[in-house]
Amino acid sequence: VEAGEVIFAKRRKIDGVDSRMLEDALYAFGFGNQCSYVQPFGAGHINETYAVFMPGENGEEELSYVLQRINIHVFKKPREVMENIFGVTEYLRQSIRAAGGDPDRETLSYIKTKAGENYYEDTDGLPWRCYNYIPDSVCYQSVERPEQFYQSARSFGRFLKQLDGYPADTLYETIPKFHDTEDRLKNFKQALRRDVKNRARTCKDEIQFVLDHAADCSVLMSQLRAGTLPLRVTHNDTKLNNILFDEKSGQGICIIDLDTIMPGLALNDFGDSIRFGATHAAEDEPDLSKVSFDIDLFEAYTKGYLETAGDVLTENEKANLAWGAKIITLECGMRFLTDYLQGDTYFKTQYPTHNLVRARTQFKLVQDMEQQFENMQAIVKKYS
Ligand code: ADP
Ligand code: GN1
Ligand code: MG
Repeated sequence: VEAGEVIFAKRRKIDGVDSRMLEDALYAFGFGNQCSYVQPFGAGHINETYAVFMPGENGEEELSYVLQRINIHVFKKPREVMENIFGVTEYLRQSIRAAGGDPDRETLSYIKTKAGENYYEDTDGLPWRCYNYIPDSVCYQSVERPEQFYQSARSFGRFLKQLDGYPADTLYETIPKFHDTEDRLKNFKQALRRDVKNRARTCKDEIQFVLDHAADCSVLMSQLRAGTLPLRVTHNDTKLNNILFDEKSGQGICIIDLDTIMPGLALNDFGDSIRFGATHAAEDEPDLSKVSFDIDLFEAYTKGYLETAGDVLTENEKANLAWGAKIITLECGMRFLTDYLQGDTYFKTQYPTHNLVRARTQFKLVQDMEQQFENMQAIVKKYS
């Protein structure tokens, strides 16, 4: 099904297992009877996301809920994912309320099933969850104006600060070793040795790129072990399309995709936003001449992030922000390449070399960052 296509509508014959499960899920959350139709939604690489339309007041259908089927290949313990999410969103609601904000707009409100559960398990055993759609919000796939990126930095910085007091030991590790870059390198090497799809011969340069950068994988991990970088409650997936903006004011309003909130490094959150947003090319742009790192966007983000999170971060965290950007970009490229070697079992792909194309854009960005590293560090210093 194409994004935007109506795949379930009342009074239409419904076929296919998915739409039946989807309909069951709608009933489980209590709006099966009234629902007008459902469409595939968004551009995430992991979960199945649907927009749920309900009859509105003026007779037009309104996008009212977001329904998602959690990817159990990625999240093996959905119960733990949902416990984390309910705990964190409840905590955020309180801090937002205390600060005079609107919790219904500034954090996601997950809905329990009619049976009072955090999620619904369909008859295939697959987990579905649901949250209220935030009206008048927009989600971007790439930065249109530097101001937007600056706003997203302020939101992610605020998010780190808001969760500063959250009891980290109550969080489940939803994906073990998620940003353990050394472990990611190990997995890459194993995938390369096994080469199950016989694809290694098609990506020799990319493989060499990873091997040449092996030492970088330890730069932050060794500081974490030494205790010079602290573990914090972090989001771990801070792409631009994991934040909603206010349609009218253009301000960042709400952070979404809370599946990977876990103890982690703030540098990875900072870095992952840079990786995805400080460029004008899509993550899967096949023409590498169009892919470059934009230092002005890096500056816009750094300014916003340090304005809101600067007083939480330690001096050593600030000193490593540029490393955070470079290493998470390397790690992400390595993950795409690993998935390519393993036969595309993790990220959603649209064509056989999709993961390879993605890996290439990441490595191009790493190269650009290496060339601009001193400038990046000077910018961090300027706003520290
Ligand atoms: P995934 O883990 O698959 O990335 P997300 O929770 O990020 O799952 O949802 C996937 C995508 O769906 C998001 O990147 C975004 O494009 C879109 N999306 C999800 N919720 C909303 C929302 N409330 N408003 C607009 N877009 C949304
Ligand atoms: C995935 O779920 P999504 O599309 O927001 C991935 C991230 C990667 C990203 C690359 C749980 O993010 O770690 O950085 O793709 N999420 C998971 O675009 O693995
Ligand atoms: Mg997402």
